[in-house]
Amino acid sequence: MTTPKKPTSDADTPVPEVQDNLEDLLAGMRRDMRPAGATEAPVAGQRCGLIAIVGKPNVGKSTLLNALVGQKISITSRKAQTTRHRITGMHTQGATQFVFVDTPGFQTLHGNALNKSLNKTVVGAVADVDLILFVVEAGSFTPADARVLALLDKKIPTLLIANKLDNVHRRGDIAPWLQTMQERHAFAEFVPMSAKSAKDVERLLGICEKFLPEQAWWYAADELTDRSERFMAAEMVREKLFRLTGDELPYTSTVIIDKFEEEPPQKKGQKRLLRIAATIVVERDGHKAMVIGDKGERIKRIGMETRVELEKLFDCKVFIEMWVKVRSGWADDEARVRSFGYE
Ligand SMILES: Nc1nc2c(ncn2[C@@H]2O[C@H](COP(=O)(O)OP(=O)(O)OP(=O)(O)O)[C@@H](O)[C@H]2O)c(=O)[nH]1
Ligand SMILES: [Mg+2]
Repeated sequence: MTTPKKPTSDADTPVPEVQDNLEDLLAGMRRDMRPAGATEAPVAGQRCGLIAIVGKPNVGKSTLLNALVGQKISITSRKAQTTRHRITGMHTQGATQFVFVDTPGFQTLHGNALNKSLNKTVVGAVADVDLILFVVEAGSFTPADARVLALLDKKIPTLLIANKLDNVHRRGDIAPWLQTMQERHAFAEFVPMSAKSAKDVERLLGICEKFLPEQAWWYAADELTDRSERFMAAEMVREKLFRLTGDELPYTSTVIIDKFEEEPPQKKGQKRLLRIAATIVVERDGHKAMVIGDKGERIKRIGMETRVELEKLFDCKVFIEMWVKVRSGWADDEARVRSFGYE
């Protein structure tokens, strides 16, 4: 790919005087920054490629993955550090198979064993992909964003995803901000959007498509993720845990699946049954009490919401038992971090 050129300010391509018309500004940038590999000619045969979604914690990477895949496969919450694993989600449309990889938010605050493992996952995921979606909150660029950007291989085409545009009330501020972003990295395109807008997500798919090489699909057209049902079950428990406990529960809690058994339908027309036992691991007795809640109310609700979500996701019946265990210091202990399924 050739290095995209910055828009010039010579007589042929004047810089618009009023920079608050976002669409005009983007059209101008796009004209000058089209990567050499991209083609507009129709091509026969299949396209398929790997697209990594990266950014600092909480910018909306997993929300975006789910929207691009069209199904919730990666858990989301308003807490930072929700995603802990590399999660692949596929979307096949027309002749193209998009293989998206969601990653944990890159950690810059604490250097414990868990965070080192999360960062290793991010670095591994951005090597050797066809396209990178670098996600930031529209209008903002902090040192934590800069640290993620510095990890990216300049040879891999990268889109700037300026997410949560719906939170920006002064749209006029976005155009000058995009121009400052253009100086930070040779982005292949700028995509101001909201992961919660179906129209924006559809438009992003169209932009991603042209960066994918012509090659045979890697997965069946109806496959949505490469993760197992057992993994998804643990993730859903963790999501409900994060969503139903306030900020007082630190991010260092995790979930282990102790039992995952499947029973076929008893009669024709019935659904299969999954029997799941899950343990929530926390760091302190105080946290355990918080997870259990008054008269066990909170843990009951975590179990109930997980069951509803899994029944929908897997189209089956689910029985789930939940336990809480205290393992202090697990997030600092490399061996234990590994034993809990982190890389
Ligand atoms: N308003 C608004 N909120 C969004 C948008 N995208 C995501 N969010 C919210 O931002 C929060 C974080 O979303 P996630 O998708 O979990 O963020 P993430 O980047 O995957 O976070 P980590 O996995 O912790 O790194 C959630 O509360 C989402 O609902 C958006 O386009 N607009
Ligand atoms: Mg996430």
